[in-house]
Amino acid sequence: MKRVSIAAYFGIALGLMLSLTTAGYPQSPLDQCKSLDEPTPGVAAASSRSLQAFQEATPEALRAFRELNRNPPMGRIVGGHPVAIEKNFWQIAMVRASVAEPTRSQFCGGSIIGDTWILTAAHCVRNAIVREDPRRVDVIAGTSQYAIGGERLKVSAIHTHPQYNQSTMDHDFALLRLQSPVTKGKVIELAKETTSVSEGTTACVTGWGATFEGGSGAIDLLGVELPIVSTEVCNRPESYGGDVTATMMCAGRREGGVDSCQGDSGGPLSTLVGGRPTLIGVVSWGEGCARRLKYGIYSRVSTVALWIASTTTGSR
Ligand code: 4AZ
Repeated sequence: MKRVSIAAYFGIALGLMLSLTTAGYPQSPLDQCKSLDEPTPGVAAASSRSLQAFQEATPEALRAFRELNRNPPMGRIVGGHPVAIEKNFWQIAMVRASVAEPTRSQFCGGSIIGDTWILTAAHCVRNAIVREDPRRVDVIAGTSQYAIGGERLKVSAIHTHPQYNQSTMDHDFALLRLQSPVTKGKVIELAKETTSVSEGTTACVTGWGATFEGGSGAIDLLGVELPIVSTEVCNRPESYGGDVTATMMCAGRREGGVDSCQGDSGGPLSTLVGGRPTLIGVVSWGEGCARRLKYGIYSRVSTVALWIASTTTGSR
């Protein structure tokens, strides 16, 4: 009797540790979402041989385990950490054209999808800042601190998705045509019409947006890994109760704590498709930031593959 219960106890404890390890921290984070923070030797050692360390349950491993699963420090939430621009070379910042160098006033993100094309959110251009006037917005590329360095590009045309609906947020997409090609950046591959991303897939969202709900923006480019959540789960009464449409997708954790936030809008949600970084979502909306059950909502790129192709072809 006693031996059985000890064995069961051990099994439960081991199972719990293993599930916490996989649920709490991905074993192999997306390259673009890797933290630039210096990991402590204990953490680095534990993450490279976590299973072995936990089975052996040395004091060092247990300490590292606690550190891996600690609450994210304030100031760099919403659950995020600094990421390298070199690993996110498609990321751009949208800044107010009315604010001249050396000052840059960032209000949205975006992704380089062609040497003269940026994909962002419709709500980033149909607003009081831009009013869909290309002269009112500039694009910053090639820098992890949007305020410094990189290059500042002018916009020649704005194409808001013709079916964008400001009240439902359906089709929250816009394309920016640049006056000159991006030289400090690279194109990210787009999800195809046929690309499907299954529930639980790890994706990466990046931006200079607020680091907590109601907070101010970040100086350094931040990123965070999020699991994709099915529309069925996201539309449950306790989440969005049916407001998530076919042109949207959800990502985040049930318990909250990790999310995109104000100022990240228009920016990339990416994952690996066939081993290549692929743009699957555009930061769109959500109820607050990082709240429990209130997943972040992203415009679903695969649904507008044809609109993007037809709008951008014939002009790179
Ligand atoms: C915003 O206000 C916003 N949590 C962007 C993303 C999310 C919420 C709000 C998603 O631009």
